[in-house]
Order: sequence, then C-alpha cells, then structure tokens
Amino acid sequence: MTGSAPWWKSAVVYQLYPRSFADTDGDGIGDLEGIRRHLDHLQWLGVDAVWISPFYRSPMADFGYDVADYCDVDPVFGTLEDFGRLVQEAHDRDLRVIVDWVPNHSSDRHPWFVESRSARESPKRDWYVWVDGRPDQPPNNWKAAFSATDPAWTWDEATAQWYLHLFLAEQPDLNWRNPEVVAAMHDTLRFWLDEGVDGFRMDVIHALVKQADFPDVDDPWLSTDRLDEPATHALIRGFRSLLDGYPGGREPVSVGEVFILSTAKVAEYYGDDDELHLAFNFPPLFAPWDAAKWRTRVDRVAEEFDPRGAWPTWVLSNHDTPRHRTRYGGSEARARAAAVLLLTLRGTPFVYQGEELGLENAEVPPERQVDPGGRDGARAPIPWDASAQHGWASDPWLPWPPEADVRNVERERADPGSVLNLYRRLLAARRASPALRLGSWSPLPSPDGVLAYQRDHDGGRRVVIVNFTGKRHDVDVAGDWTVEIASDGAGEGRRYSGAVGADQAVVLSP
Ligand code: TEU
Repeated sequence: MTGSAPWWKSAVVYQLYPRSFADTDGDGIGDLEGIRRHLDHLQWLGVDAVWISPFYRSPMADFGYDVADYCDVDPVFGTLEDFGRLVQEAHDRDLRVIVDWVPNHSSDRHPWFVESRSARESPKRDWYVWVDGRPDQPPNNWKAAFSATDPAWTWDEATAQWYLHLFLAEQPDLNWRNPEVVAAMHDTLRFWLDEGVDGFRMDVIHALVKQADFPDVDDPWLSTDRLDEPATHALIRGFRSLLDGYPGGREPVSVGEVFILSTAKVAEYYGDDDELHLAFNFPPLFAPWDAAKWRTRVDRVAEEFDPRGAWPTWVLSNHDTPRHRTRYGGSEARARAAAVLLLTLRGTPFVYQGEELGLENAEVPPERQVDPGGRDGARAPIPWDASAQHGWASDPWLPWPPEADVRNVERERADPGSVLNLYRRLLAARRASPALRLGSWSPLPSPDGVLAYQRDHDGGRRVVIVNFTGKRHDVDVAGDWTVEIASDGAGEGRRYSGAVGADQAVVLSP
C-alpha cells in the first residue's frame, strides 16, 4: 500500500451486526461462527476490516450494548475460542478485526454494578454514579435516551440513592472520575489486544465524564452541555497511549462514536494527534439526499479536520439509523449513487452490513418489535440465498428485509448489474487508486443538484460526479476521461460523454 500511511486511512470498514449476519447453531440469532464461515465472501467483496458490534456476555436489554462481562463472549454468539479462530482466519485473509467497546455504562447485571448496588459501603460503590435525594424527585432534568420522559436516574430502594444511566435503567453509567474504573477498563482494552484485535469502535465516547454537580441543562437528552468535558479528553489520551504503546506493530485503531452534532466539536476529539485516530461525524449521516446540503457538510469536515491533520470517516448507514436507501425515499438508483459518494470522499468509509445488497429497512410489525430504541428495521437479518429460509436454519429473531427473494447474497453475486457488484467494483477501484484512497479532495464546478470533485495523489487523479437529482445534467470536465465506474453500470470503460444521468454517479479516470 501507499507510503507510510497507517492501514486505517486506506481501509474500508464493514460493520457487522452479529445477531443478524449469519446463524450456524439454528437459534435464529447470528453468531461468531457465522461470521467466520462468510469471511471468504467479505474478502471477495473487497473490504479491509470488520467492526463487530458487541458480542460480550449480556442480558441483551440493549442487544449487547449492556455488557455484563467485558472479557467474555455471550453464549448466544459462541465462545472465546470461536472468537480466536475468527481473528486468526480473518488475519489469514488480510482482514482486520475491530471490536466494539462500551465504556460509558455496563449492564446492571455486571458483577461490578451488583456489588456497587449492594451497599453504600461497598468498595465498588464509587464505580458508578450515585447521588442522594428524595425518591419522588430525580436529582436533575437529565433524560434517558430512547424515551421522551424517563429520567436518566433510577432510585435504588435498598440503599436509598439514585444512580445515573444515560441510556436504559439496565445500563448504569460507570464513574470515570474513579481511577479504579480507568484501570479496570484499560485492562479490558489490553485483554482484546492480547486476543489479536486491530482496534476498537468506542461507544458514546464523548459522554464518559459528566458535568460536575449535575446541573439542569437546556436539552436534557444526549446534549453536549452535560457531557463533552475536558476530563473526557484526558481519558481518551490515556486510551490512545495504551493503543499506540501496544507492542507488535499492529497499529491498533480507535474510532470513537462522538454523538455531537457539531463537526467542530467532533474534530476536537482527534486532539493534537493524541486522542482518537478516527471519529464518526453524524451531520452527513443525518443529511437529506441533497447536493447543496452534502456540499456544506463535506466542506465543514475539510475546514475543521484538515488544519489539525484529522482523518475523516464517512457513514451512510448503521445499526441505529434507518438504512440510507429508506431515508432517501426507497430509490435504488439513489442508494447506488450514494455508494459512489461514500466510497470516494476523502476519509475512511464504513459500510453497514446489507447496504451492499441495496437493502431497505424491514417493516417490523408491532408484535415483533423488540428494540427499546425503535431501531429494529435497520437490524433485519441478511438474506444469504433465495430459499424460503434465506440460508438461516430457523426463523430469525427479526423479519426479513423487503424483496429478500431477489435481494440476497447468492442472487446478487451472480448478477453483474447488482448493487453488490457495484460495491465490489468500487472497492476494487479504491484499492487500485492511491488518489481515491489517500488523495486530496477539491470541488469542481457543477450545476445545482450535482456534486463534482477531484481526488489527487502523486500525479494520479480521479474525478467523481454525483447527480442528486432525477434529471440528466451536463457536467463539463476539462480533458479526456474514461468512465471507470458508473452507479448504474452504464458506459463503464467508455469515454465520458459530458453528462450524468438522473440519479447517476460516475468515477472518471484519465
Ligand atoms: O449509540 C449512542 C447513541 O447516541 C444512539 O443510541 C442514539 O441515541 C440513538 O440510536 C438514536 O436513535 C450507541 C450504540 O450505537 C447504540 O446501539 C446503543 O444503544 C447506545 O450507544 C448505548 O450503548
């Protein structure tokens, strides 16, 4: 690969939501062995790394984001041995493995919290956030995520204090002002590094330290004014030195979920190249399919990130948000054009399992809804083939996404015109082009409704044109260009005509 850039700058990361990827033991829930058996498919697709959503021991109140043992695999997903085999076989294929790390809160069944809750005098009392008060009056106006009304506090009858939980009551927040918590959580990072992982996706990392004295705030949900504390930045510098100092030359990466809707704030979490290696930046993910809005948000990233040498990330879909094809109105053509955008901006793209099949959100009838955050639709199982069970041994835990009879891995692999094969071509084009992987980004003149830009690296150049509208547009580009990739496959390998079709995106090479 090119020069001395760290691997994660060139990489495309594929997010695995293990419950819904592939099931091998027939319980209707995906498992680690299911991931291992499909590594050849991921290698065929051409991604460089996987991020696996939590597979740790958990009562599953938040489907694994409530961790009861940071250093073991939940039996529903398999065993630590399964994980070891998965890492080994991924590495054999040059695929890196990033695990999810959920440091803000544990499960209420974690032995740390059980002990903390047992008595005010418990040696672990101060591992969580306990405050005095009256049972009828929560300590402040902070609200728990997923609810319009529930306080972020639960009264513990037995010990007559409130404990804090930014999410569910089953997810008590750890007290990161306590150095014992810091040391114990550093140990969990070392544990997975020793298991061979290549990095961590760090859950709600901006939230670790809360504002002292817990004042009322203007926006009582996941707002920045009660979180985003200087002490959190100091903690992140500690994680960074642990990762950078880990022996073996593996260059483990940290990618933080900084759920703050200010790109300037997100940039601060890269520190002075001494905090996160990468951070998710949510404004583009939440942008509508609109060229001007995307242009503004891409520009914001360049303005805030470039001066500090921070490397961006790009995400269209994840396990918390409706799938981008659904958000953009259900059009496959738009979802394809969006894929071209995702995989050609400057930064590290994250592909969420199933978007490469062009999946839409599943319709989940009320009686099958299970997520307290209402996010089931994006978490539907991956259809592997056209059979009635789509490669799953029994009915999966959530309903199928739409059109699973045609929109499945087997069918789409066999169809050169499929969304899956578009992703594969885009990934191959990235691999072959230092300009697409690492090049600079500069906008080109284009009509309203169209975003055009070029990527340059060491004399290599690619031009990308994304038409966000349902109308054909002429877009002049100086010089002679060949259509390397077209989102609809049209004209690939031929000379660029000077126009992009409705909802079409193209990658041009000299
Ligand atoms: O998400 C944090 C977060 O901010 C989102 O949950 C957001 O509030 C919500 O999805 C809006 O619909 C992370 C994980 O990605 C999520 O799955 C977990 O539920 C959450 O943390 C708690 O661990």
